[in-house]
Amino acid sequence: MRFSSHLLFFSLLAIQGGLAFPSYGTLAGLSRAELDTVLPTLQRGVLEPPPGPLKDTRAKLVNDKSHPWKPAGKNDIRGPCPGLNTLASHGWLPRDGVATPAQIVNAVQEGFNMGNGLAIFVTYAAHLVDGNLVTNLLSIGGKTSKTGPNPPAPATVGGLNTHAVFEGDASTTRADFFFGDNHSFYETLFNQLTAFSNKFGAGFYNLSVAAEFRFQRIQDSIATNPQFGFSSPRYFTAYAESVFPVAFFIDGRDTSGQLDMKVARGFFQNSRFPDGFFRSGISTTSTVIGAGIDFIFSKHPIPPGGNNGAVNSYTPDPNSADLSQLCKLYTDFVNNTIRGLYPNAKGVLLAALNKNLDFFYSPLAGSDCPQVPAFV
Ligand code: HEM
Ligand SMILES: *[C@@H]1O[C@H](CO)[C@@H](O)[C@H](O)[C@H]1NC(C)=O
Ligand SMILES: *[C@@H]1O[C@H](CO)[C@@H](O)[C@H](O)[C@H]1NC(C)=O
Ligand SMILES: CC(=O)N[C@H]1CO[C@H](CO)[C@@H](O)[C@@H]1O
Repeated sequence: MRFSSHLLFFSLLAIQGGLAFPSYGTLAGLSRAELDTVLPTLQRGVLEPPPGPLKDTRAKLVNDKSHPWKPAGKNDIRGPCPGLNTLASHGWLPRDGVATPAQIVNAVQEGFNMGNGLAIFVTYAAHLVDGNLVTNLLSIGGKTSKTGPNPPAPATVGGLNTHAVFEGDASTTRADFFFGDNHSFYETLFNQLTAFSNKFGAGFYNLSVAAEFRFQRIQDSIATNPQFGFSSPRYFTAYAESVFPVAFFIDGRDTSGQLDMKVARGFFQNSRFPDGFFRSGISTTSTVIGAGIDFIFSKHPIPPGGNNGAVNSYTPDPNSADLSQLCKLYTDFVNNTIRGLYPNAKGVLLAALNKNLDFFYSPLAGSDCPQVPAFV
C-alpha cells in the first residue's frame, strides 16, 4: 500500500508539474481523476496477440554479430531482471529497455529458449501490474537513477522495479525494498552466492546451491526485514528465479547443470552473454521450472507467509497459494492483485485490461483451471 501512495503522489506531481506522463508509465493504482488527465495524452498501442512458439528450439549462437553487447546509455533503462537486462544490452530487446509484451515474449524465446506458455504467463503478469496497458509498453526497470532518464521521470512510474506485486523480497542478488535500493546488483549478496557455490557446488551454481541459497535468503529476510513479504505471487517468482540461472545462463552445448560463477557474474552484474554464448537447447517450459522448484523446496520447505512488522515473526499466510496451487496463483492474481490495481478502469483502459487478461490466461486454456470472468 505504501507503494501505491507513492505512485499517486509522484504521478500527481508529474501531471501538475507539466511533465509528460511516460508512455511506459503504469496506469495501475491511478484514481479516476488521474486517469482522466493522463489517458487523453497517451497514444494507443496495437494490442497484438502474443507470439507463438519458436519453430526451431535447438541451441544456437545468440551472442552473434547482429547482437553485440553495448553498455546501457544514460537514457537506457535497466531493472531487477538479469535475463531481460541482458537481452536489452545485446539488442534482442530495444536497448532503451522499453518494449511491448510481444517483443519480450519473442526475445526470451529467441535469446534463452524460454517455452512459449511460460514466456506468455510471466510477461503478461508483469505487464498487467507494471506496464501501460493502453500504450502497450512496459519498461524493464522504471526507476530513476544516476544513469536514468534526464530530466528525471517521476521516481515511481511502474516498470519492473515497482515493489510488492512482481518485484519482491529475498532476491538472489538484490537487496529487499525495505532497505532502500531494491533492484541494483549487490556485490555483498553476489559474494555470498559465490561462497555458497564454493561450499555446495564445487565452485559452480547448481540446483543444490540454489536450494541452500534460497533458504539462506529467506532466513536473512526473516531476521532483518520487519516487513518481509513472501506470499503469492512473490512466493512463486522467488523459487522460479532460483532455478532460472541453471535453466538459462548455462551454454546450450553444456548439459551438466553446473553454472560457472564468472559467467553468472556477467549476466547478473554486466547484463552480458559470455563470448560465443549458445542459448539452451531445451525449450524451458513451466514443467521444467516446476521440477527445479520442487527440488529446491523439498530441501527446506517454507510455507508462504511473512513477518508481522517485527523481525523474526514469520507467520504462514493461509490465504496465499502454495507451490501446488497453480490455479489459485492465477485466480488470486487476477481477482485480488489486478482487480485491486484497477478499481477505476472503464472505456479504453477496461478494454485493454480485459484483452491482456485474455492473453495472460491463454497458456492455461484447456487446463482444469477456468478463466476468471472479464472485468466490468
Ligand atoms: C519473461 C519475462 C520476464 C519477466 C517479466 C521477468 C521479470 C523479473 C523481475 C520483475 C524480477 C525481479 C524479481 C525480484 O527479485 O524482486 C526478475 C528476476 C530474475 N529474473 Fe526475470 N523476468 C523474465 C524473464 C527472465 C528470463 C528469460 C531469465 C533468464 C534468462 C530471467 C532471470 C531472472 C533471474 C535470475 C532473476 C533473479 C535476480 C536476482 O534475484 O538477483 N528472467 N525477473
Ligand atoms: C552440485 O554440485 C555438487 C558438487 O559438485 C554436487 O555434489 C551436487 O550433486 C550438484 N547438484 C546438482 C543438482 O547438480
Ligand atoms: C473471482 O471474481 C469473480 C467476480 O467477482 C467471481 O465470479 C469469481 O467467483 C471469483 N473467483 C474466485 C475463484 O474467487
Ligand atoms: C540500502 C542498501 O542495501 N542499498 C544498497 C543497494 O545496492 C546498492 C548497489 O550495490 C548499494 O550501493 C546500496 O548500499
